[in-house]
Amino acid sequence: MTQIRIAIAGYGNLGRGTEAAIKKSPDMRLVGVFSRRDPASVSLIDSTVPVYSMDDIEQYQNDIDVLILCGGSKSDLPEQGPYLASLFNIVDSFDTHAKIPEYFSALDTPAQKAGKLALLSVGWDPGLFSLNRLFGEAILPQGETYTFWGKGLSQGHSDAVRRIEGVKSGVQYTLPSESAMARVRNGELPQLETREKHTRECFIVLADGADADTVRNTIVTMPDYFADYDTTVNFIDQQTFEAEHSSMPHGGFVIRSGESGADNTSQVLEFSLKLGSNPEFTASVLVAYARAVHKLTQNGETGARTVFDIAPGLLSPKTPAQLRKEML
Ligand code: API
Repeated sequence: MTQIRIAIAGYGNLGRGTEAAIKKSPDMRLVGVFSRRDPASVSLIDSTVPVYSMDDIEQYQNDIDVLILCGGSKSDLPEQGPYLASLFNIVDSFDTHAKIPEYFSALDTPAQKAGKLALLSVGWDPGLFSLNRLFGEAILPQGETYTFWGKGLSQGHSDAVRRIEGVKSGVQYTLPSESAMARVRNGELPQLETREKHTRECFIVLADGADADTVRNTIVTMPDYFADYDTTVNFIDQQTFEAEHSSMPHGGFVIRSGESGADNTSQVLEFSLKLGSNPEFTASVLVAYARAVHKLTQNGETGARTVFDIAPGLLSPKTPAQLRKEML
């Protein structure tokens, strides 16, 4: 079997999770990791895999089938994505929901020009949750869809707070409103504002000399991430941070509450995730979709795609015949 040659761009929590997920996929091989840090300072799970400088990535075009982008959505991906889409077939987890249409176009043009495929916004939300929102709405056109996250650590929001000047370490937890969830499960079909479904809680270690009020204000007013929510910001010391905030659990629910038939029979579709590690799970989704990208590029497909465009059978290492026999 020829293994799919995968590389990783960016080696934080998501990059590390991706390395681990590739190891569990016998049809793939990790050919290298690209980092903006000094390659000598990046330590992988498997020390035999080479680490290269991101500056040299152009030289490796013939060695990589699919490049998995593991940078953050706030500043890394908008900058790296369009450039890397002009050189490689890529998969990323861009998760600023409001900016996805714009980012799609930013990848589509260079990817089409270069004859490459770019799959964006893969993970669990956006990603698996998006698919379940689509299923619910398409199958039960009369009804409401609700998404609840947490309690858990959002990588996107944590990355966004860490980029604020004066923040040394930081995490963000998303908390669902238990009463809102109970009303939805009860079939009440409530109209809920963003603020009524979740609250957000940050734990921040300030850098020396940073001003707490300035940092708090920058967080709670940040558009796309915090402005539409009630956010609590707690300041703690580095030791407490390391002791209490180093695991990264997450999860959530997509619920479609709808009606069918002449008598409007109630039907509830619910998809849920309970994740011990948010980045490791997101990485596992990225890796399965990298397999799909590889298959599609073999058929000559180019341009930008989202999870809505990818047939589920392509995620599996099994052949269509095997899938029909074993899994239908
Ligand atoms: C939240 C969710 C998390 C989605 C998962 C992923 C992440 O507010 O907790 O950033 O961890 N939007 N996109």
